[in-house]
Amino acid sequence: MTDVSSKLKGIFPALLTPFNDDESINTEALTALVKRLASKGVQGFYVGGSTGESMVMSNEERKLVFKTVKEACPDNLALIAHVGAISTEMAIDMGKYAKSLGYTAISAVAPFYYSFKLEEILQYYRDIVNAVDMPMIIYNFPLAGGFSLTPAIAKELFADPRFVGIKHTSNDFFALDGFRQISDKLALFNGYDEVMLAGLGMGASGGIGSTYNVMPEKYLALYEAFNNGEIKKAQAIQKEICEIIRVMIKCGVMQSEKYLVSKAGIPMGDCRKPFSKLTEESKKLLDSITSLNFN
Ligand code: MN9
Repeated sequence: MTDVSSKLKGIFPALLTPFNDDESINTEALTALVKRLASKGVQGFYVGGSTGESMVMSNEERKLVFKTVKEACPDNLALIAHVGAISTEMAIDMGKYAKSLGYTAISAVAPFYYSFKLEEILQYYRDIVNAVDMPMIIYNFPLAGGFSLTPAIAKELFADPRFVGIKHTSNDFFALDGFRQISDKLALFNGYDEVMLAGLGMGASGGIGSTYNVMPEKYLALYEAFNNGEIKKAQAIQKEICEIIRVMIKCGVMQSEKYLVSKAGIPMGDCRKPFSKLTEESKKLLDSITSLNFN
């Protein structure tokens, strides 16, 4: 395990990608979003993941996002570039680019669509790490890739010290405990924001989440309360978060996030098709949430 693990903990927003009306990337708004969240005290960013709509973007666009975020982000924050793709070659290409920009680590979802065999998936991760030679955070998202990382498989990969962590977007908390058994130093990020407290309780050392774009203060406060042993306080914050996420899920999570961030004065635009637009009814529901801070 390299020293980099110590930088890879805490609250990492999974950055949204703002689009202009013509669906091109709004780099100005992206810069403003990074600066706003950095000023709130987050420890780093997860760039170009599911929340960033990377799977409906070209590789060139994904690189533009990496570059824009790197330029906007204060140097003391950690940056994780999500380079996952169905093709190993494409993931390597994006990884090399992130490395050239000075990113802290890379991350990748398992290759999907073709139901790859376990050996093929392990080889994909090893090929990326060998070619890019950077710390790797495995993006464990069984619902998206059909592949579930288990502690036994993780142990095999983590024999190589360049594998430094996991973004665990799954409600299997026993697995999280199993990952923690591998090493105290692993950067284990909780992936579903609505169960952040459960993830921390089972060994996560931080969280990567989409709703952090909207309410970073709540996650910073939850994380601090947990680390101070103030469990009742952490529970109360988690409950407040869940109330809000329930509304977002009803309306469309990323669409809701973009709408709510726009209320803070950063124009986020719509999500790319085939994501639908928010209905007027959904906007009203989102407008009725009173516990958000748009300053
Ligand atoms: O990055 C996000 N996961 C996905 C993590 O987008 C798949 C989460 O933040 C969820 O959007 C959130 C709402 O379910 O927990």
